[in-house]
Amino acid sequence: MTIQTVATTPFAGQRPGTSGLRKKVAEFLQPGYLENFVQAIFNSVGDCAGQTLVLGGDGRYFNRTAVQVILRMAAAHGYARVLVGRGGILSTPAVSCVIRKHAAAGGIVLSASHNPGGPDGDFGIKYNVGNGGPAPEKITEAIYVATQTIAVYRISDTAAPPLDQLGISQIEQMRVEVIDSVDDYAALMSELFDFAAIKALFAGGFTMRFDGMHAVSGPYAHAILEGMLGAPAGTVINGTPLEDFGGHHPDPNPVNAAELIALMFAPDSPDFGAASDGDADRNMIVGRAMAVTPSDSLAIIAANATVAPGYRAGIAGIARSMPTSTAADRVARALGVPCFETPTGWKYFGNLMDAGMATLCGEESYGTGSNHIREKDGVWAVLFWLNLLAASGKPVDTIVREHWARFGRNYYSRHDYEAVDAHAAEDMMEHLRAQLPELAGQQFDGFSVALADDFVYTDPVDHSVATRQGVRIVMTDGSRIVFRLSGTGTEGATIRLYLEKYEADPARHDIDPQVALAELATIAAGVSQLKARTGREHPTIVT
Ligand code: VG1
Ligand code: CO
Repeated sequence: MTIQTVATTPFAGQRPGTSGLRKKVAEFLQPGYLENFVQAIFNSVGDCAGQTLVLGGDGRYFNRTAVQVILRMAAAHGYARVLVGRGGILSTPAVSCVIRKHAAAGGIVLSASHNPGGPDGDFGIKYNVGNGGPAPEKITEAIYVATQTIAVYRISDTAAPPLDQLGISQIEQMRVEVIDSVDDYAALMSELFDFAAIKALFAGGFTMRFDGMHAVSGPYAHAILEGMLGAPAGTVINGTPLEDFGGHHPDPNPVNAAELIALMFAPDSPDFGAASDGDADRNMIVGRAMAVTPSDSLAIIAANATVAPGYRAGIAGIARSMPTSTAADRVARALGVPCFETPTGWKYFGNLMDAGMATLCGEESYGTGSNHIREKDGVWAVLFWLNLLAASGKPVDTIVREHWARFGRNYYSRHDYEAVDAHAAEDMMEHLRAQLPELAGQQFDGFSVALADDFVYTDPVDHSVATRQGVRIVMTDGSRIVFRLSGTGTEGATIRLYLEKYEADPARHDIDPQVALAELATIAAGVSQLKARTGREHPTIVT
């Protein structure tokens, strides 16, 4: 068997975004497209010889083919061992868990996460480093630079082994270990949470629906909820990963998980509902007739961290992405721990967790996690809530309302304008940036601007600086308007508008968030000239 050196030429635009390289499947299917990017990874991560690599994806269309190609390329680069999930399946949190547990040098995750799949959908690829987390910008930029000068890639001509059976085989010098997709991850979860208490909860008749959205969380939820925790069969719905996610958009929010929301708002709803995204790192938490916002979920988890055995000793700190509401900051203050504000994307949390500065991290985009791994973790968040429900004996809505009564409510909403003309979106951002110097001190309809900037983050650990991370307009009462462009879309630009308003008075905690935030939305529309500049009357999606 021989290692072939294949001549190739660069493809434009192979620059990783918020979370890896995401493109339409058709683009990935071009000969050499995947190979070039993988070669660029191997060129950028240093010496692969003798190392262990973890490999798996969310099961979307092209996952299996890509796994086979990457195995043959890894062998050509001298890896000693690749741990690959059975059937090529590993959730993003499971990859992170397996990298850490088996001291791998890194891992490759095949997923476009919450983006739709199937032949007409999206595909994605991401490199994770030895701490189990997404490669920092220094490495993703090096990968991009390598893609732009690439001339050859190297691949073994040995066929990849079948992926559906656990076991060990060989390509060139490299050992291929097909591992169970769930085992290591499930073992870690059982160390963090009070499985006996959650089991007793289900045994007592507690009812739940977990919507796997036909994506990769299904096998994990089946094994843990229905297997280890004794939840009745049927608790997990849409639990079989499909290459096209059943034609659905595997993004767990009240709009895309409409079926679950309808169930949870019906009179005979289960006690608890949850959903996860394409690669199982996101989560949505739903109680009876109440969807918990991700920002509130992070704050509530932080306030109650010690109910779970893995966090009994308390938390060192919290980190949230800049657009995420400041609800967690209030909890951090009460606990006397720091709260860090980072740019959007999980890669910015890694250093804080490695340095022991943050235990819990979260994003407004349905992402929550902790230092147990270095990715956000959907099933972890669901298990945390189950542990909390079991320990408190209270339903979700009581827990949320009591939290608001104690800390106040941060009304919050995100308005997404998808597939906007990219130039128009950039112009709108420039228009916003141009106004920043004059905005502070201005009055708008009862609000006064305290601070207006384009968010800059200096990492407190390695002092790296990330600029242009979102325009924020912060009012003197703490209300916020944030604008940024998405870094995960594959069509034109997506404008994200984030709105937040704080309300201390419990008598005013029952307002429809869109009503509570209407004045801020009007101010945002005026300052940005979004409608005139993009031609959009309304957001594509409101969450
Ligand atoms: C979005 C979210 C961000 C998240 C990222 C990856 O990025 O806003 O919070 O970290 O997706 O999540 P953007 O740049 O489109 O706003 V996932 O679950 O898609 O890997
Ligand atoms: Co995801």
